[in-house]
Amino acid sequence: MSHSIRSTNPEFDNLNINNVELTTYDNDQAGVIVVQKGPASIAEGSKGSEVNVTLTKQPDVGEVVTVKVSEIVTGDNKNQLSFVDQTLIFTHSNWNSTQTVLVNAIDDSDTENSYRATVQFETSSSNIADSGFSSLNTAESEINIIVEDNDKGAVLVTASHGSTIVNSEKSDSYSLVLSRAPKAPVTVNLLNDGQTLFSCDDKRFNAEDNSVTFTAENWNEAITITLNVNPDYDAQSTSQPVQKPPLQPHLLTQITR
Ligand SMILES: [Ca+2]
Ligand SMILES: [Ca+2]
Ligand SMILES: [Ca+2]
Repeated sequence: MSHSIRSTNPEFDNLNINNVELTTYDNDQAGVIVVQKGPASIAEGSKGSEVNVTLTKQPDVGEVVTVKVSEIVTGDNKNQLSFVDQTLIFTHSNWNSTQTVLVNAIDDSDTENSYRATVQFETSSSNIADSGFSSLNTAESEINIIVEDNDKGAVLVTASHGSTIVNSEKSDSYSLVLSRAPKAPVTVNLLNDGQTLFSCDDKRFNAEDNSVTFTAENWNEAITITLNVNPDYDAQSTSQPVQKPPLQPHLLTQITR
């Protein structure tokens, strides 16, 4: 879906407006509707991610449609996900009530990179002979969830609603959480180029120096940081923003071309 704008106000006239992508489901055709409530990325041992499932059309009277949820694992890879409510049952009477699957990241002990896992929803019907639900293409309902390792230390950054956009009328937010329990308090410095302001009511946020400190007791509780436009930002300033590099090894082998 696209948009256009005309206005006598030259600031708005002919502005570019983002397109919106819509998915339309045909209620005459058997199908499964999968909606990720989120979060889109989960750490091993964290609280998990919710996925809502309904059907596109009503099964026949007496027909039982089963949706089996599983992770697609290829080659020598191991399962990275586990599911609560892995098998969903839909009937003539409950077909349009949302059922929720909780997806968890298995807490293994391997040190791993961030991994993009794929979840599939296989449908079958008790009316095998004449039900469209028995012959669905599972590729059409697959979803991806990013699994973050908790066997190495990391700060997981998640933008609310998938992006971070602020203007003078609108703030936005993102969250921070650690991937594993730290042995000592961990302080994360929030840096920007002066065009935005950080704010947060959480006691772990220090407004004096824009830092967040996690401890062994609260490392897995995400903290939400709000961003607003800095009304005092001077775009004409000749001074350069100061960026403090994080404390981590900086290796020449990490340079890519
Ligand atoms: Ca893992
Ligand atoms: Ca682990
Ligand atoms: Ca691991």
